[in-house]
Amino acid sequence: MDSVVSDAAPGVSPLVEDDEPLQPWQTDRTRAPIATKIVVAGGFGVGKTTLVTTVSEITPLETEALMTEASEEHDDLTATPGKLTTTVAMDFGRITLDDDLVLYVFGTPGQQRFWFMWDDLVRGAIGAVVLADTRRLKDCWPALDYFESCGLPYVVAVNHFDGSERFDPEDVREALTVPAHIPVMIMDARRRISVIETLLSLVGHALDETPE
Ligand SMILES: Nc1nc2c(ncn2[C@@H]2O[C@H](COP(=O)(O)OP(=O)(O)O)[C@@H](O)[C@H]2O)c(=O)[nH]1
Ligand SMILES: [Mg+2]
Repeated sequence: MDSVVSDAAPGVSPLVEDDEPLQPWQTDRTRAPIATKIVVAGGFGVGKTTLVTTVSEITPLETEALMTEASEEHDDLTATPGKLTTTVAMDFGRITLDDDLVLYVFGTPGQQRFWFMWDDLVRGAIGAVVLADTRRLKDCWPALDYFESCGLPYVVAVNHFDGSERFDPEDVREALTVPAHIPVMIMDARRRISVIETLLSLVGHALDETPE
């Protein structure tokens, strides 16, 4: 008889998705991972959903909705005319680094009307990635202000969109007045290696900032 339970290897949760590669900590109890939470923030259309989708080992929980004319007043589409969907609540994904460091990545909802969720979202997070689009740098100010004011360590990751002018990280740092000790890097949210570099940089920065 076909049963979900009997198909699973001994000791492996039948809840694990078939196509998901098993991580060492999922089969070996002695490899208890350190689980941490990371928040990804930034303006509308800056690549938050892309980032989570690029690195997640689990099917990201996304809540994209088709944008309708009703959202026109709320979401500025002038810079992203091809964008037809928007993240209604948030993105959620998981990535295992170094075998025993598990990051749970939460994308913030971009729209102003979801600001009330941020205090809940950042609770327990070790840090945040603030995504910046050089064509619309001011869109990430609210996120920068928020993390500065709540003291959550963050790094700034700059996405160069096709056709946009290239900038050095230091130019972006200056334009955003990001303090010298905070990492600012160029990232492509569509490339896994690039996103992992950013996440590692955030983990390192968060460790530096956190008092022992
Ligand atoms: N060139 C380039 N395009 C990107 C990058 N990140 C995202 N995009 C594109 O930008 C669009 C909006 O990204 P999305 O992740 O939905 O933005 P969100 O609103 O922040 O979740 C998508 O069409 C992506 O393919 C990037 O790093 N470089
Ligand atoms: Mg999104």
